[in-house]
Amino acid sequence: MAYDDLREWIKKLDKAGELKRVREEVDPILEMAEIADRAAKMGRGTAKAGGPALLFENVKGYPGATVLMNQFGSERRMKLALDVDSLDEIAKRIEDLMQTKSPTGLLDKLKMLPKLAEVGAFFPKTIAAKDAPCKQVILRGADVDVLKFPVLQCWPGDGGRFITLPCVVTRDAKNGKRNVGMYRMQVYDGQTTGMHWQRQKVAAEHLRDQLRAGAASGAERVEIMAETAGGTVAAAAPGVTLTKLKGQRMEVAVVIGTDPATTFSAIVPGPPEVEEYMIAGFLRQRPVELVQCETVDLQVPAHAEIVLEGYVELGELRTEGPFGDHTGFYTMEDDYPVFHITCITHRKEPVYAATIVGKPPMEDAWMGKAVERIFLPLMRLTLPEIVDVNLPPEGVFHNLMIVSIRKSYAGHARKVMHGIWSMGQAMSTKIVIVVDEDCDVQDLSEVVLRTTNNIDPERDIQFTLGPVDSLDHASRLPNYGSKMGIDATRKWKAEGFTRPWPEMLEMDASVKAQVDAKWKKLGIE
Ligand SMILES: Cc1cc2nc3c(=O)[nH]c(=O)nc-3n(C[C@H](O)[C@H](O)[C@H](O)COP(=O)(O)O)c2cc1C
Ligand SMILES: [Mn+2]
Repeated sequence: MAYDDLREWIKKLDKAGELKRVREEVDPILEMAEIADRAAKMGRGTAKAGGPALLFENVKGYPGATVLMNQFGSERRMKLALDVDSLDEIAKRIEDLMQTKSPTGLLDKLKMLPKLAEVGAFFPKTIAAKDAPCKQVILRGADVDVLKFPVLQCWPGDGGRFITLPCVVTRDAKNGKRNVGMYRMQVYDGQTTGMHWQRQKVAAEHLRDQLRAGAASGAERVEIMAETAGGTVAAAAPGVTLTKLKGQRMEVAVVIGTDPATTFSAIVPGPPEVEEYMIAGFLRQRPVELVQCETVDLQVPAHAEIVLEGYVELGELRTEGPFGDHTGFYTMEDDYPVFHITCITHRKEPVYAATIVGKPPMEDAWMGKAVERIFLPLMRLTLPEIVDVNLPPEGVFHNLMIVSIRKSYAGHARKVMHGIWSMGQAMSTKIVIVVDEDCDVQDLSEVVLRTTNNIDPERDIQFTLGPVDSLDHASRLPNYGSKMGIDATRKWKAEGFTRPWPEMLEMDASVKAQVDAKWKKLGIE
């Protein structure tokens, strides 16, 4: 059954032996990050990889505060968070939903009823403010101070303290749909933070929409978009008159500490048309309960620990970073929008939820694996030939994707690469490796063996140009650069390959059975 809130999730972690309470005094500046890093890397490479979730109960400078870290930091916990025995179960549920056919008779209709009930759980419910625990304490005006929470500094070279597990809520002005995305926030002072939504993310598009709407003509719109591509929405660039936009605001709410499925939904790279609140409802199989914000027209999970309400001003940017990132490198300073906090609401004695990113494997490796599994059926909607996909944590999700395909025609591997480069956030995948269906992409040794054996590099590598991840420090320009696809499938005559292609080694089944029968007697093991 779904968890009501972060507290119920913590209880579950405790009961399952997945939580360590840290009673020793620990500093949120660097020290907590170092402890969480060591916990994340415990048991590395083994079936028990990923240490325990950590509840810091004695936070230096913050008497009475508690901080939860590494809540998603193992395969076991990721499954517990989403209440499944295997992450493929969720993929199966998505597949079942997509295979729903129009009912033809009464029996068919009856069979659909449980499915319809399931769909009913996707839609969020709104509850009254008086019933919303996140409103137990309401702070406005001079009482607004985000530094009353133990915000971490993660790495020594970081530009400051960062809120690392925020669920950022914005609204699409065109259709009213809400988006929830996880974008880190650098704390500048008690009332202002950075808002690190990267250019290709949904909230950045929400803001650009308002900029576009403010342009006087189509030509000015084109110019604003071109001139502002460097910053997320950049302030007035030379020759562009954005002054009339000054003072215009986009409302934003930030939620910290929810039930695990809701927090996880903020990192799911779903289509912009699908609200994360629906995704969370689907994952929890129970509606998310929302409540209206105090000072902005947005709704947030009612059982959240902490809610920050405020706005981003059109045309205002500020330097954000550096930040020790999940690439294992610092992302350098860049201009991003500024979040002004107008109101804070929180539960009594709120639990502050945080994560740290750094050299993989970290907590986000497990979240990424869950995304990989859940997205497979959705990738197959566009590319049905895909058999399996692997995003190894060291490939930091945007650097490397390995896919196996059922190859059916000449050039098929290249078609799949281009398909991936056009699919949502996969647009920024730097390297795509395509192998045949009989290669297990989860087995990296097998992938390296096949890829290096099967390619004639000059012939089988496809280069192209396009948008790249904002965290790519090697691309020729920020956010724009080249990508590479490696066709590691067996080559066909139809592709101009006329030499014979050898079989891979495999012992006869009968000989294997013979040796199996003798193996113990041989005394080798
Ligand atoms: C711990 C963590 C931190 C993240 N930080 C950022 C960030 O600072 N900026 C960003 O654009 N995406 C960040 N992401 C990735 C986004 O959350 C992810 O791309 C998500 O799908 C964006 O939602 P959207 O598609 O609604 O924009 C982070 C993910 C995780 C797990
Ligand atoms: Mn989204």
